[in-house]
This record gives sequence, structure tokens and C-alpha cells, in this order.
Amino acid sequence: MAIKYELLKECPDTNARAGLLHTPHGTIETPIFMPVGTLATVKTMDPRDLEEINAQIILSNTYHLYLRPGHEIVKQAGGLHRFMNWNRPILTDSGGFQVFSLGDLRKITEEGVTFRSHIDGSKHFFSPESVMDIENALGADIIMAFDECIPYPATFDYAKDSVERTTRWARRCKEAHKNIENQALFGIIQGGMYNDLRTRSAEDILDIDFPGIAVGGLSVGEPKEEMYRVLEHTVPLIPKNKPRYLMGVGSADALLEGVGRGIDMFDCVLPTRIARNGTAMTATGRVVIRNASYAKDFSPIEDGCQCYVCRNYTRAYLRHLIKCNEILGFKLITYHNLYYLLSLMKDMRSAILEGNFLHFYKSAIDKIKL
Ligand code: PRF
Ligand code: ZN
Repeated sequence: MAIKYELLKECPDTNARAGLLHTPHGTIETPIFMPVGTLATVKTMDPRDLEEINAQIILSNTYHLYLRPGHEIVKQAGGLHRFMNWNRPILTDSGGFQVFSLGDLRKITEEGVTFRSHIDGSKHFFSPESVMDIENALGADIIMAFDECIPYPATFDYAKDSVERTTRWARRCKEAHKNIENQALFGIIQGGMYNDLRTRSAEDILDIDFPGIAVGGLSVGEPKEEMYRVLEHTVPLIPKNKPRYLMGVGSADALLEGVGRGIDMFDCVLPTRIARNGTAMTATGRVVIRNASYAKDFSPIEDGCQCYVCRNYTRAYLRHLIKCNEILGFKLITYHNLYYLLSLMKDMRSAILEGNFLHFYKSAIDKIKL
């Protein structure tokens, strides 16, 4: 077995839990947020920066690396860890989200998905087997099954057909996965916003016996209350001895709500993406550093933040960089945003271990919504 989840402590008041996830490239303290490095780089952050902010695991994308530079090249480099000089754990997503976001550029059959590259329009085919091949070549510690993430809203009939196909694909992924000693394959629960489809999907995916379970198909445009309702229904169906991963979620409030509902792992482009358009995340909500109101603000992004950026730079300087499209501006805000989210996860974990998560949750949520 490539990974082992160790449950350390459960919150007495909520479904939050703290644990350890042992992987071939080291142990992750959960709950955790995974910075996204789509193209084998967390945009603007080199591995030294990531180690400095204590990133424990990063995510990369099968779809993108398959198109550029090609998984064979990454394999020849000695795998993704060596290729990008990151020696801590990596998770690769399967393309089950990217390919389905292509809209008109793709066609789904039982066998797999035909799609056109967003780069040059060239034609490609992904099946559960080919995706496992690619993820095996990339060599991440955790790899994701090839699923379909359906759009929101979706009819019951479409969601049902899709989730049943996702289950059949999950079985084929398990069958095709060739490197079980070094790579843990996670299954993905789908089912749209329908509780009964989520139940079916959870039962079927659990039946296949993956070492970790993801909840997919959320944060696709539904109201947040819908997402929390589906999570409350779905997470308790997953046994306590498996890590639970909520895919594509990374706003501070959703991390607090997700952890409270029993999620252990999250990823999202949000902190890195909004940084590059001049928005910082703080304990009291987002700060649009780009705004004119910060032109003469010589305070840090966030008072009291211990990150390198807040200890050394002012909002006025960062605004200047962003206004001039200077690379350093994008980098410094990215650095702060990731530091902030990783600190939030760390603080939640400490609160769970100390038995006061509910108290922590309440004060943190109130502050964000100020
Ligand atoms: N499936 C996969 N990746 C994903 C998702 C999914 O449903 C989501 C949903 N928010 C994000 N990333 N494979
Ligand atoms: Zn900071």
C-alpha cells in the first residue's frame, strides 16, 4: 500500500478530524490545503518558496502535462518529483474535470472521451486505461480516477447516467493502475446535487475499495448551501479510516465549513489565481490590493501576518507592482495567499487536536464575513 491514513483526533462537536497521511514522499498533516501546480509549477513559487511556507503536498494536472511537455518526457526525467525538483508528496488530478470543462471541444462515450486540445485544437482520446497510464508515468504519490464532473445544474437523468458511467470507469481505473506499491489511487464520488445518487455513488465507489475517497462535482456554480448540504449527506457515508478529499474548493469560509463536515484534503486555484489579478486573502476577507485606495497605504497586506511578504512589504508597494504588471507583485501576493490558507489549515488542525475546533470555527467564520 502506497499510503496509510492515521486518524489522531475527532472533534466532539462537529465532524472535523485531525490525522496523518503517510505517503512515499513523506507524511502530511491533515486537514490540509494543496496548492495547485497545474503545469508542474505552482505559478510564481519555486520549491524553496513552497518549503518556506510549509506546503506539504501540491497538486498537478494529468490533462495539462499530457499535452505539454508530454508524460513520456516527464517519465524520462525520472518522474514529476525530479522533473520539477519537488521532493514532497504530489497528487495528480485525472483530467476528469479539465476535459469536461472543454464544452463543445469534447465527446463522451462508454469507452472514454475524445477532445480537442485547448492549445492547438489537435484531437486526443482519454479513457480510464490511458489516464492511468499517464498518471503512472507522472509518478505522483496520489493519483485520481478518471471521472466525469457534470455541470450545474444537471437533470436527474443526466446525473444518473453520468454517475453510473463514472463508477464503471472507476472500476476500469483500479484494474488498469499498475503501480500500487508507490501510488495510491483515489476514487471519486459524483452524483450532482441529488442525495440518492450521491448515496449510490458512495456505495459503489467504496465497494471498489480505494485507499482514499474524493468528493467531486461540487463547487461547480451551485449555491454554497447546496454544497454544504451534499457534503453533510455524503461525507458520513465514507468510513473513518480513509482520507477524504473535497476537490476544487479553496475559499477560506468553504475550508472552515468543509473541515467541520469531515474533509481532510482540499485544493483550489483560487489563492494563486486571484493573487495574479491583485487580490489578497486575509482573516477578515479579501483585499483588492489593486484598488486606488491602497496607493498610499504603507501597512502590510495583513496586520500580524508573519509571512515574509507582510514582514517586509507594504500594500502601496504591492499595488505599484501590480499596476505595472511586475512579476514580483504577482509572486508576493501569491506567497501571502498560500501562507494565509496553509496557516488557516494549521490553526484548524491545532484546534481539533486541542478539542476546541467549534470555538475556533465560530470566531474565524465571523471574522471572514465582517
Ligand atoms: N473531478 C475531478 N477533478 C475535479 C473535480 C471533479 O469533480 C472538481 C469539482 N469541483 C474539481 N476538480 N477529477
Ligand atoms: Zn502575509
